[in-house]
Amino acid sequence: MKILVINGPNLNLLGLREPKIYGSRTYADLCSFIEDSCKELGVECELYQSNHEGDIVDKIQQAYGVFDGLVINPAAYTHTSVAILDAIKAVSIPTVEVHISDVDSREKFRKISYVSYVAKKKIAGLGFEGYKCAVEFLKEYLENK
Ligand code: CA2
Repeated sequence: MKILVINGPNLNLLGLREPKIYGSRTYADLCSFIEDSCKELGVECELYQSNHEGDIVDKIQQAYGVFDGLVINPAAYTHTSVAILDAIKAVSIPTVEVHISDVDSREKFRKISYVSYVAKKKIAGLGFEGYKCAVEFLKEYLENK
């Protein structure tokens, strides 16, 4: 089972600012956490981060026929990107949306999520742990499909 984990804009800066919202661990720490979680769950994973919407769309398109599941934190593109929504719809890969912070208890604009229209599940406010929950969900979903 192969899972692609995509992180969107500015998540490469984790740990550098806004520790009250996103914690003090870095993007490298997040990558290690996801890799360790996947190993523990017996799932193969690839990690990808980009600050560019089109690059994320390209990566999702390239995932077709290669990956069984997608975990995505589209970051700010969550609230704006129909292009990312359409790419996920086009490849039809089971997807879980993850947010480190509790987007629904923050500013009003963060309640809007385009990816939610296609995601099998949305996990928010659990910090890094949310990525592990997403992989667990996908594993269970794919095994019982
Ligand atoms: O809570 C999340 O995971 C978000 O997807 C993070 C995005 C934000 O736009 C979403 O509304 C919720 C922002 C990621 C920016 O990360 C930073 C890292 C270090 C310093 C400042 C921002």
